[in-house]
Amino acid sequence: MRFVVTGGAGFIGSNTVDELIRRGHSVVVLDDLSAGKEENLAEVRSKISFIKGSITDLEVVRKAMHEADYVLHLAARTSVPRSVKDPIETNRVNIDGTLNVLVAARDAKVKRIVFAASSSAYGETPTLPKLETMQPAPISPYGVTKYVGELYAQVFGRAYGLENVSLRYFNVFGPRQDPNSPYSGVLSKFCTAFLEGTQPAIFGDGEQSRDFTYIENVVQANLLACEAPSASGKVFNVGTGSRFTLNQTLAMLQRISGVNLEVKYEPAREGDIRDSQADITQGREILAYNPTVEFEEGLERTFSWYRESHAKTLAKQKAE
Ligand code: UD2
Repeated sequence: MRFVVTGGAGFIGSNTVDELIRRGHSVVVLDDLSAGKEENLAEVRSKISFIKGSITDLEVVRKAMHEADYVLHLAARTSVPRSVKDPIETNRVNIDGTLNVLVAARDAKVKRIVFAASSSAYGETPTLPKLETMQPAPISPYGVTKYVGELYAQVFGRAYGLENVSLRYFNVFGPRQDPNSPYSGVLSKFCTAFLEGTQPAIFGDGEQSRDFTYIENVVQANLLACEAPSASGKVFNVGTGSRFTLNQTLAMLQRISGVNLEVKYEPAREGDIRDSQADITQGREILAYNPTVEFEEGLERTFSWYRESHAKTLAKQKAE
């Protein structure tokens, strides 16, 4: 089968591409390298087609979609605080870009599109865990754009018969998540702080909680969502069903790294959600999604990966 992966050079995208190649599929990656990196595709580079381009450019999206069977639409401008700072840019990429991907997928008559939605759609709905039947109530521009993407995908199902599945990812973490931007996922920043001996910053009191989901579980959900019967038109939570506070994750990292770091507490972020935890019953039933890597094991694997890549960087610097 031929898969198009938008954002395929990014963290979630490149891990998904690796698995598609392992399974013998043909893969086209469309990525503008604004957040993704070609080095994330190093191991599969000779086996894929790579198109450098943005989802905001309809013509390039159409080109990528040529003869595609499935589309995994993962390209996005991520980050809640970035969207608070620049809602127009987040809207341009996440909504206008998604509309281009849907139009091109419809015209290329693909079998199905899987859209990377987000747990941020739930916003401050007080009930935990979050169920897909709850009324979305996003509290950041980013959350709005991800929710609109779901609505558009569903409307393309109704209006044009385009099969679609939206996956609400819950705080994905793991190897290749870039720690170097102010908008990076918190665990990538924490792991790096422990390796570099810098002070991790907690925004708020650290008692906010997240259903941190290891990348391998998300890759599994992505592939199941492409082919699961009776999934089209639906939205699924992709999490683990548990949650941990930031203070707990820091305590775990102290144990895993054997390093004790003092933490700085800073003001809470604008648009930040307090607690997040997925109910994954619907995904288990319809997609046969079954997260196999629990949080602590995922954190251990992730920390080892950052430790190795940190050691490689140091060795390279020494050699230069
Ligand atoms: C949101 C979505 C997530 C995904 C992501 C993409 C929710 C619940 N989750 O993640 O599913 O779509 O956006 O960007 O909406 N923090 C610190 N110190 C740091 C960095 C972050 O304390 O150095 C805090 C931050 O204030 C937040 C938590 O850590 O309370 C998680 O932040 P994040 O940026 O990793 O992810 P989040 O929850 O905004």
